[in-house]
Amino acid sequence: MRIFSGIQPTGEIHIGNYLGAIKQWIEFQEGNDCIYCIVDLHALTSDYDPETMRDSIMNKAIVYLAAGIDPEKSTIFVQSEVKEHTELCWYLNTLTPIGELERMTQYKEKSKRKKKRSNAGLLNYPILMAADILLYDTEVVPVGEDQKQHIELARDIAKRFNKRFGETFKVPKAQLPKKGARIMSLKNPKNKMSKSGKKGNAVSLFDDPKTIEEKIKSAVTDTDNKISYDPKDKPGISNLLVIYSEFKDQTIEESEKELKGESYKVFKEKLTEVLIESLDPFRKKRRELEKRREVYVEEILSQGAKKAKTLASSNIARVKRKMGLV
Ligand code: AQP
Repeated sequence: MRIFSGIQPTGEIHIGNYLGAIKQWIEFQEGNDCIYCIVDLHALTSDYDPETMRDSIMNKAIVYLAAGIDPEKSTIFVQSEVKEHTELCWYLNTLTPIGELERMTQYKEKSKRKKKRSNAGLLNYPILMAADILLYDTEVVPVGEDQKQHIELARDIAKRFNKRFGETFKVPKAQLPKKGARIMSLKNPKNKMSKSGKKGNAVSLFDDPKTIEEKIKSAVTDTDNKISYDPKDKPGISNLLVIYSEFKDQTIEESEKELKGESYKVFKEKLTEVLIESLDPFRKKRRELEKRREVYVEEILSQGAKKAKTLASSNIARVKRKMGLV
């Protein structure tokens, strides 16, 4: 199967990004044709610093590799290095009603936060995402729950294009993880864990042990000191249980059984231990890769862009023919 997914270069990758997206990416590497993109063009829709952008892109490539993406098995590249993404985005713009974009939850939330600084790129964000996916004849897109609506839109756009111009695009499917599809904020478990959220809302994939300990210690729970999974009435503890179960590779029921009768204090200590142990290899691998940044990582991105470009340009040629441009 052809798999495609991406993450923005800006912001620190957190365990929500890992459990929602990257962990699935690693699993898909066995026996599938995987393309993983650093979506820098999407990042331009938020406030960013041009001075540090290129550095963030390189850092994200290192994150992919440190987290377990194998360049021998998967294609890793930077979105802006393959111009066909923006070209296809334009074609798809002409097929997408504005109302469909205005209904997107992420657009509504982000434009409300930005108020007057909202921009057209933020509105068109899901069309660029559809272009990313459709450009590679993608069958499966592993993402967290927050991106499900955008994949639905990409499906609708693909079907609309095929209906208007004849069979062209594969209609992709979203693949959500069973448990970690929506990891919640440690500070306010009613909101999702997010890169741009309140300080301490997220555990970064590369946090040192002391930082992990502090963040888990101050994670919001409740007052009844009973460890059970009940996202509606006990959102804080339920979120911690999901994280614990995912990193221990066991079911939530198994975690509940294991932790029965324990206090929240003990549970948090155990969770801290599991996180420190699980994230330690990522930190080590990242440190190693930092030293090979200039040659090794640059080369992986350059090879990845070449491969992606070959696929993208042949698909764009087909799209242009179908649309009557050539
Ligand atoms: N809390 C989450 N739980 C599970 N999955 C999540 N993802 C994001 N947050 C969670 C998934 O991670 C991938 C990365 O997407 P992105 O780089 O586009 O980042 P994002 O969605 O913008 O991530 P954030 O942290 O939520 O950033 P801000 O604060 O900028 O909105 C996607 O597959 C996403 O589903």
